[in-house]
Amino acid sequence: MAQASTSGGALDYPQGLNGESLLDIYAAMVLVRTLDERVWVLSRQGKAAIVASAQGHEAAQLGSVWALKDHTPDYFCFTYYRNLAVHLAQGLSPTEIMSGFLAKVGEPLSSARQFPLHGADLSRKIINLSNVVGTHVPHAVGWALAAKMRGEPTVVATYFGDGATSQGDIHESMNFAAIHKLPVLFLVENNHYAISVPQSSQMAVAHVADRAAAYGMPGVTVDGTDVLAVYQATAEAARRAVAGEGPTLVEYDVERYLPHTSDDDDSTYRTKEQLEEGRKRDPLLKLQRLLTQEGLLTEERDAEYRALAKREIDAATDASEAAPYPETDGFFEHVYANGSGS
Ligand SMILES: Cc1ncc(C[n+]2csc(CCOP(=O)(O)OP(=O)(O)O)c2C)c(N)n1
Ligand SMILES: [Mg+2]
Repeated sequence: MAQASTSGGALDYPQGLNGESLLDIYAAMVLVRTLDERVWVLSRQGKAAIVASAQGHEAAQLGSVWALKDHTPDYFCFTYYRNLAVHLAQGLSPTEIMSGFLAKVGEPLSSARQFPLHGADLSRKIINLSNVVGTHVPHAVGWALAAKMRGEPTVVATYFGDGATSQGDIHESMNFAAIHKLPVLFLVENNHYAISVPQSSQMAVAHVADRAAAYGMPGVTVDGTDVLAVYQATAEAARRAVAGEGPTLVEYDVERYLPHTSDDDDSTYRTKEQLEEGRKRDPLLKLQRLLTQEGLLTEERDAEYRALAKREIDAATDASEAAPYPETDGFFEHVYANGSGS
């Protein structure tokens, strides 16, 4: 794949990426980690009913959004409950995200209904986020079909986990998208668990991407904790979609550092040693090391990013804690059509 070195360091950047954008990704990663840690604390304090953490998934989510921004004329994201970093990168503010978890006024997807952050925000191009595993993927394919029929240059990225690939919806979606050469990116965040069920009990293949051949599309597995590898693979999938070559399955091999959700106890099915091993791949530390080696990140600048993130998340916490709960008279909004009912 084309490489273009654009910094003073030794690194070969994937085409479209440079030192400055890598620093932007780092700043976003620091922010989302800070947000994620805070939301988890709020759940422990009983203020957030349920939280799914993205810790360990950040490079996959941010590297892919940056590639979509750089390599498509227009794109939509059909996301799932673990996509905190995608949502932030798509323009949801920390306060909006936190308001979702606290069920407060100010959450733009579903007016703060629970589960948190369900629904859609067309202005941010985030669609049909749901806790029902896999249901958003046929929707993503339908959106891509409509775009193709209308001649619109839209690319659709749909994110889901390894466990979701056991759902019939996913198989039907991939098959249909490949037959019709639809501009879809199937982006799998493989953290090797579906709640407590390990990958070996979910599938007999080594990689989710091995399945792509059966649908007639390329499938690739990359280190999802390495933002450069993520960016490069996603950019190539985006290029194919834009060129009318059809869908691609990109599998990001990631870590899930926290339990499945705040309601789960992962000590019942994985050991401390396993978790410690996974921590060696921490995407945030990896990117920090890379930027430092490249001479792009100093200790002072790093401290500034972290202080800025803390200030922003403190302000988001204050704002969403102070916000009211929604009025009950809006209960049926977005559920039934408004009007006389006749
Ligand atoms: C259709 C459906 N089946 C089962 C569940 C229960 N459930 C919620 S999350 C989950 C595991 C999904 O795992 P994976 O797709 O790997 O995503 P991860 O949470 O690991 O990122 C399951 C089985 C559900 N919400 N919807
Ligand atoms: Mg999983």
